[in-house]
Amino acid sequence: MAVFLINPSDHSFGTAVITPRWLYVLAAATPLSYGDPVIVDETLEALVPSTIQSGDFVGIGIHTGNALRGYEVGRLARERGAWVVYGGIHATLYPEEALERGHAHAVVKGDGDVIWSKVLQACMQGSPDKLYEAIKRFFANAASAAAFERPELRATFATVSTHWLRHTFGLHSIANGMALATARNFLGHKDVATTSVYSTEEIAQQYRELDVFLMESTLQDPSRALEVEIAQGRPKRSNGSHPNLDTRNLIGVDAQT
Ligand code: B12
Repeated sequence: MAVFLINPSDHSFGTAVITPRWLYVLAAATPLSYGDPVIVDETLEALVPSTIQSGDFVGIGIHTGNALRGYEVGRLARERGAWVVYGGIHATLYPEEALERGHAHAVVKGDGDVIWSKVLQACMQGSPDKLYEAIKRFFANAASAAAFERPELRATFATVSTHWLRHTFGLHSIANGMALATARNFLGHKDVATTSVYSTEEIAQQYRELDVFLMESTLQDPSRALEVEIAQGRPKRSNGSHPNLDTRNLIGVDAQT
């Protein structure tokens, strides 16, 4: 029962051209109980199919350029009775293709190292899932670690989703000057009005940060209250007290929109 990690290539040059790093990352993530993985980089030397035995585990990493050879390797391995698992950018983008054309038992989307031992174990038990979403698992793990650190935000972290990456992209790209129309194209929105939510939210966030900053400045140094009011552009009350610091009233933009 051996673990094979295979970088497929139609051409074997006999010298390392671009040996990919995932081979070694996954090798390091392979539990010791499975022994040292057999690394096959077909840009160096073609796979010898007869080295694969029934019950072995064959991990194949594909990008678009070597996917077809990868599927061929998967077919060969499956015919020999091995468990066939795909990963890599192409399998992440098109997992169903690896299942249909690559004869996969399972496909890993995203970072394989965080889930590899579980996939091997499931194959060993004879019941792997078809799809392992490593990115979602990674997010879920990070969220529970964050909730442990910040119990007051537990409810928020419970709603964590990889969809947040889209929001982050939308907020940051627009905040850094990307045109709304360009961001719309990247995000695949039909209407730029949908994309504009991100620009509004970014402004709102900046206001919230400004509020906190101004509040802290006043608390730390009351003599700066006047400075704060000038920055906010609103007058002191007639009794000399300071109004609540709420920039939403000042800047004329509703932070909730
Ligand atoms: C570094 C890099 C290069 C380096 C590679 C150096 C090397 N020795 O490997 C160089 C500059 C040479 C390069 C060249 C090319 N690259 Co490049 N490259 C990258 C980059 C930035 C990082 C890849 C990497 O090493 N990541 C670190 C490793 C550890 O992670 P990983 O490969 O993602 O593997 C993880 C998961 O995918 C998964 N996984 C991977 N395989 C497997 C297998 C199994 C069984 C499992 C379970 C999991 C699994 O687990 C791994 C660990 O977590 C990516 C973009 C990116 N940010 O991912 C583009 C990227 C991979 N490259 C890309 C392209 C197009 C190319 C070129 C074709 C460019 C060109 N026109 O020449 C060439 C192809 C080279 C070749 N023959 O393979 C595209 C691929 C797109 C696609 N659909 O296939 C990417 C995604 C960039 C992009 N967004 O367009 N590249």
